[in-house]
Amino acid sequence: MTLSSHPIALAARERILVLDGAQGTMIQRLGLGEADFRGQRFGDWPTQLAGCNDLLALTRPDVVADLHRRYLEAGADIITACTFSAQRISMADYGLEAYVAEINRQAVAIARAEAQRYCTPGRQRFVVGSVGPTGKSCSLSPDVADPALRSITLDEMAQAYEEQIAALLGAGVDGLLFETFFDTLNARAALLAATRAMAAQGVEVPLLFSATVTDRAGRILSGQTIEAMMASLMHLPLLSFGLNCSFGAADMHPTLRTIAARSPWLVSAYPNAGLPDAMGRYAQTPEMMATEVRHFVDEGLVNIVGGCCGTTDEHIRLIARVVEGRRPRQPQPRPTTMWLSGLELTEVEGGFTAVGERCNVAGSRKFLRLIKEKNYDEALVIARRQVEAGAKVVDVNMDDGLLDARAEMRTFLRLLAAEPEIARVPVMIDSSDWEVVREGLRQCQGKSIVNSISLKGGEADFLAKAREVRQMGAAVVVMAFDEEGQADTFERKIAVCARAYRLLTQQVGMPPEDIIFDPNVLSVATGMAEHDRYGLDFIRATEWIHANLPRAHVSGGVSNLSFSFRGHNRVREAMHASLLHHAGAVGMDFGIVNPSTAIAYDALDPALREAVDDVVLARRADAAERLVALADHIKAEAEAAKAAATGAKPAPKPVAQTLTVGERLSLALQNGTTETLEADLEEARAALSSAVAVIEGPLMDGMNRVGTLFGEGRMYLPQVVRTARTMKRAVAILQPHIEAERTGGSSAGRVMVATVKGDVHDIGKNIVSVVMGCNGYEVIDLGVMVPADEIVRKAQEIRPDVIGLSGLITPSLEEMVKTVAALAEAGIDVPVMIGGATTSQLHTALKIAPRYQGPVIWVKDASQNAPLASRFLNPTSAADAATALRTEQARLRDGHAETSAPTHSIAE
Ligand code: THG
Repeated sequence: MTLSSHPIALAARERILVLDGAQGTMIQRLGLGEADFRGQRFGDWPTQLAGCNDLLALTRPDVVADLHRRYLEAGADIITACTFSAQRISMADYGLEAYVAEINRQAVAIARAEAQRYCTPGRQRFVVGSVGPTGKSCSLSPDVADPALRSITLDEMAQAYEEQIAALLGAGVDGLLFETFFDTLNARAALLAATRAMAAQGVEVPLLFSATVTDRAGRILSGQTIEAMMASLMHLPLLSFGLNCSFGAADMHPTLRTIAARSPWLVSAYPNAGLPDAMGRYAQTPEMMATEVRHFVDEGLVNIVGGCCGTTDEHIRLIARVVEGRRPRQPQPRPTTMWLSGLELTEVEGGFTAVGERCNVAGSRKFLRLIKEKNYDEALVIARRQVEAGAKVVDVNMDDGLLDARAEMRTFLRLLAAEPEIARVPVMIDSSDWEVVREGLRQCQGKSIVNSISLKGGEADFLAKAREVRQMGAAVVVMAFDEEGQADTFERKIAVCARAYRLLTQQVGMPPEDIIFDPNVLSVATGMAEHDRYGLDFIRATEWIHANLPRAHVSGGVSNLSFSFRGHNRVREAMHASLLHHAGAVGMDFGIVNPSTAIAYDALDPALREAVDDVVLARRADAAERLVALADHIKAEAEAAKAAATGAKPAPKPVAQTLTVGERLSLALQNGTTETLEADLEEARAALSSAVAVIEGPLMDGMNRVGTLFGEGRMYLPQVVRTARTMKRAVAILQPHIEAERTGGSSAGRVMVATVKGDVHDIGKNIVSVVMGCNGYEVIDLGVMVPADEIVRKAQEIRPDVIGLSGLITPSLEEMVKTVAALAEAGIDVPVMIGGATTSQLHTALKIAPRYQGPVIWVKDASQNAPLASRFLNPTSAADAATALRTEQARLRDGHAETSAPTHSIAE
């Protein structure tokens, strides 16, 4: 039986169904005493039990049965088992946790027996189990002074619900009524529990969901608007969604309209009998309330009506009369636009959605520092500024090897939730560690975006993660990676995205509007010709996805594009504007960007616009070089203008004639020029009396200078690569002399490089290979996603002089630790170089170096590999270099232990 043919669903198609009325206030009116709640069985129970209504199923079943009978008699189609608080979180107030299952079973049995007596061949009566919200909140802090505190977690709550729901299902309920929910995380817990319990028992029953709003603007207590809450539950096949409790019917009316206008589910409404007066008496007579419910029906808003606090069987009788023979509401079609939510609904329908990139420890030095210092107030300011600047989603990334990323994700998202101006918008949970993504999802009551999943770990892993995303009601970014690695050509990008689309829509049941493809924004103008088409291929892939994968979205990490121009923000922003303009025109509708620096394409200076378009669209072979020249020109002009403003004279350019030969060589490297190279090298070789000395002296000085300038953002990657080519040329010129001088081997050394397992990024590694190759090293590249055992095997086979491990994402750090440990295990001790975006000096010292007997050298950027390798391989400097490295790393470890270790006395 499918849910749409369930008897409740069938009955609801025919007519407006009547739900029963209040139990709590009816029980109150009966004036039961402590003795009634205790009965025989709980005669000597240590705590007071009066008020524990659900316990009456065990101690006064006659009272409970009588209530059901009254409502059935009055015309209720659906009666609710008295189990509103029958889970262990609420029962703990009375010490009755051990009775949860029994109470639920008994309550259902009582309701079922009564309902059975009123069933006729023409009319069924249904029993639903009541599942209340508990008195705790997963989204709100119990302590105003500590907004990151929670009295309960999603998992704990889901576990408690699963016990209750398993008992309800076991007792044979016709449906589950989740009622009075004021916090969408609580709702998520309850609905997850229902999904699990139903799967465990192999049954499926209709789920009826009812929220309670706290103000007339239609917000629930945890701050979400009702539409935001609907977005969070949109992945569920609910039978109905609606409102109960709150105020009286009149005050509920506007919010009910909002729901009815958009709900793909049936709509339910069971208000209170008006508002209680000072004595707790409800104001509305059955006639008054029935009149208001008639308005609901007249407007065609409802499919299920009933009563909440203060209602009696008389109220239900009149409501049943009002709805008799009336046409039920027709459900709206399920939205085909993407719905996201924070505290408010974000409906993505055309236009561009800017995702703020700055709350990313890997993408902002400032944010990283603030998180490390636990200065969350300032970190939240970064989030707020982005929203103010127009970010419609906030990306949060805590992937740093030295942070407890899971804890930081949890803390930061909880703190965000307490800032209404920020929490208004949905979050994008950005991590390459799945545990961190999960932790993020557990904190969000809104409908978030998971960033990201991919096929890099194969189909089974992809499908499992996608199902989890779906179960948590989130949307998802799919990166164009597969088992082969990062898709970097147009053909690969579209093939991977098409495959992912098919899997997600056909096997996971993911609506395509919840999928955001990221066809990889990779850095252009790196100085390597293989990267020239990265911008264009991204744009072409965007166009293809937009045209061929209906309703899916396209996004990209825009700032990745311009990494080569670090330090030159004007050029970087212009490149971003160009990509957004061209990709936006063909379907890119999301982008991870810095919203406060976004510049309009049309506002770009024409010369700059042409130069960046040339690069982004790969319009000419020398596009990168021309952009570098223009960037230098812009910078020089800005400096001149600044100097003019301050009255200072710009520093004179060095004139080649006045320089020493060493300085000339160094300058040639810096500028990437080769015209005077041959003559200068000859002169230097004569002066230093050895070719190797030229390399290790002036040329290395030049390389170091380049490294420093690059590090300071005063040189760009294409220039560094040009430098490497000059170096290669210089080495080639010197090569015959080196051969002649050399007594042994022919290469500077053998370097084995690999991107570690789990990581598909290889651009950094490839640059290192080029630069090392230029410096006379023999490079053996094992590729990407290389497991530790393979690295060990290859190292044993080819016996490299140095091993380079590369990785861009945080889990790679852990993999590097594993890899060096495996190398150590195999008795290998050659220097290991560690490089890549998330690696660091400190992490290398703290976590990697201690697991290896040889030197483990952190390398800041590609320009440093060659000089470092030579220092650690050259017999005259190797021992000193290793000692200095060990001393420095020990110092870093000690310093870190001092600043971060909690101090406890021995006695403690
Ligand atoms: N796709 C997806 N997610 C992503 C990316 C992507 N998340 C991370 C990243 N790429 C997008 N976010 C950023 C954030 C910052 C920068 C680049 C991409 C950046 N930061 C400056 C820099 O490194 O030069 C830092 C400046 C500073 O420290 O303030 O460029 O592609 N799905």
